[in-house]
Amino acid sequence: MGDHNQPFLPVSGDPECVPIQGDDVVDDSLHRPQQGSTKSKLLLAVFSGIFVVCLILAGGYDKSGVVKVAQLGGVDELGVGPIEMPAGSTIVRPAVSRGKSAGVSEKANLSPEQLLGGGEVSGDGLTEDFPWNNSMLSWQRTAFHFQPEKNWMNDPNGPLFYKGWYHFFYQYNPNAAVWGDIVWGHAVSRDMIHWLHLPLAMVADQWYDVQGVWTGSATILPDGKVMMLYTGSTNESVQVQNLAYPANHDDPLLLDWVKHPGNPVLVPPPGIHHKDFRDPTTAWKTSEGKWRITIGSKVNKTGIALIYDTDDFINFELKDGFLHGVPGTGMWECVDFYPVAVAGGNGLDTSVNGAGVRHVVKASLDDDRHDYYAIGTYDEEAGKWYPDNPTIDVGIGIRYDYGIFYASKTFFDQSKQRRVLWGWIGEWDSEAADVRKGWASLQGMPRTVVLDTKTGSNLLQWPVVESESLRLRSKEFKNVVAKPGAVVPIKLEAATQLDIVAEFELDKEAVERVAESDEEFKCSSSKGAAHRGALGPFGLLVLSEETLSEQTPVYFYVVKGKNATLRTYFCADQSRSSLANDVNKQIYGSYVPVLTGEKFAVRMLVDHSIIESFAQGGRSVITSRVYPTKAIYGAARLFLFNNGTEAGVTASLKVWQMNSAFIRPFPNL
Ligand code: DQQ
Repeated sequence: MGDHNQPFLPVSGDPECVPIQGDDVVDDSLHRPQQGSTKSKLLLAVFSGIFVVCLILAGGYDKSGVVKVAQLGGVDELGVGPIEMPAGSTIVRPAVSRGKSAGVSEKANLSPEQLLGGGEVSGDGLTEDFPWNNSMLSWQRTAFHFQPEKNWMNDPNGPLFYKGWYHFFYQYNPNAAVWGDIVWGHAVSRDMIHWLHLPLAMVADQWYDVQGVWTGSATILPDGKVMMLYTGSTNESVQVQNLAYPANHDDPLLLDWVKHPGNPVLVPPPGIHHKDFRDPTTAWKTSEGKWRITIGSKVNKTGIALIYDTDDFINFELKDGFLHGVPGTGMWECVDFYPVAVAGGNGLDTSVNGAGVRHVVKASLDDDRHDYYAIGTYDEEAGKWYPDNPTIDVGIGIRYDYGIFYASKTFFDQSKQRRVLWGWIGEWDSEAADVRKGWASLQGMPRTVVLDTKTGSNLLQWPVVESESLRLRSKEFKNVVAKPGAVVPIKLEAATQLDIVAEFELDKEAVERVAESDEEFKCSSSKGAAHRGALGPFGLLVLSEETLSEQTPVYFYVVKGKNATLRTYFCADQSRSSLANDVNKQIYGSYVPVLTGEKFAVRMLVDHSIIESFAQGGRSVITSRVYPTKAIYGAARLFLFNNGTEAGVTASLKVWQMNSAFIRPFPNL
């Protein structure tokens, strides 16, 4: 069989012409009963206690920290305004742009086009008809993805490994299941799978962050001290950068944080709008011995990464020009900058530079709510970064994830010498449903990130190895054949918490027989899994109901082009994922390189309303949020399908039932 191994392609051939691909959309909501019964709380406390004793035995916790939780400052008088919708559409979601008016974005900040979804999918948008019940809504709560106990969460903040604990901070609204009143939630873990919630790390109690303690990053200094830089939205909605540090560096839980008395340490420089200056990165060392950070911004429609040097995290020097900028990409949020080893293998500390190292720049594009990265060369002296391939520069080329994944951030895990990526997974149903359910959003499974040494032009993302500790019983299905048009049941005892590893092969003779085609395929504008080509779609129907009335196909689609070259696309189709009509049902995905000798391969983590799918070892990733009404609990099924017309598919799968993670309050604090 022929193969195709071109690198990822640009979204548009012309980077000047607003090249953002409207493939997919972030959107959201759900709901869930808020608190468990007293009895279940008691059980949870007992289990948490046992868990913590184990943790203490495993590593020891020194409870020397003092918890001090300040009061919230008053926030949230952000307006809610109507938007124009096509005739006949009833939108439940408040068509708000609270994020925009506050200078940031959140899930309600979507255009009518985004709300309605793209292409041929559910064109009726989000309507309020579906009678959700508690059982359906409860099912949507995930079992092994990080979530607070209740309310709204968005960006990951300041992840780090400190004195035996992984710390995870996050943008959190302690008062509601919608964006607003943002403070820093905090949790710790020994393995990034089981988590213990801690008191809020930082609240909005100063003039320079009273409108929100927004996103930031941690830097661990050579002496082990932690510097946390974060964006504050001031009493006048100016975005400034602030410094915080642990009150007690001997406390492994880092419970108590001190805000530097001289805050803010940075205000918007001349020429930068006061609402376009946010999300400082982890600092890295220059050869002069200074620390360097970058902060996202924009000038007109050019997204940029400003660059500053500092000796002490208090006094900063703005460097001339930008680390990088890309016309047409708009505001860059949550910029990330880090080295990757050309030889693959371990991850690298953020300060590593020199031979054998490439540098990644990632920006979260406020305009389209997707995370784009590019690989390139860092010129330390000039304070510049250059993409290897300008046609796939930041914001116009490769995305971390072609589904729902935003505001991501990596950190270097010095305990396991790896770089780990966290990303915020929003909701795709109505905000009204969020409110009813009492929670919104989750975090993706943390992913290790390395350079793809086979292509040299993209990263590979993979669930951290600790995710495998959740694997329970497994079942193997070898050489299952799906003829053109076939749907084959994969019989499992349950199908809502799964880890699936699958490989697919197309019938070689059929591939050779198939005529060359000039089809220009795009996941988002095709008819999804219902679109029948010669060589696909083929893949798995996840969270499917027995009669297929609800199904979420995750699949490959292959086009045989000129000179028998094959191009493969990896897609996920939400259009039939739910009988409800108040959820977003887009189809999304991208081209994915499949190299000589490789089979079509996917790993999927299915966890109730989230499906994370990693194709070709993590070369392309799609995260889906789906809200079935029937394919839930024991009624969920898994099927192999082949909707191609010309070639049979042979699949081999291993499927594990996945345990639930312990995600509980830290006991006795
Ligand atoms: N979320 C934060 C901002 C950031 C945005 C506010 C990205 O700091 O730019 O909640 O989702």
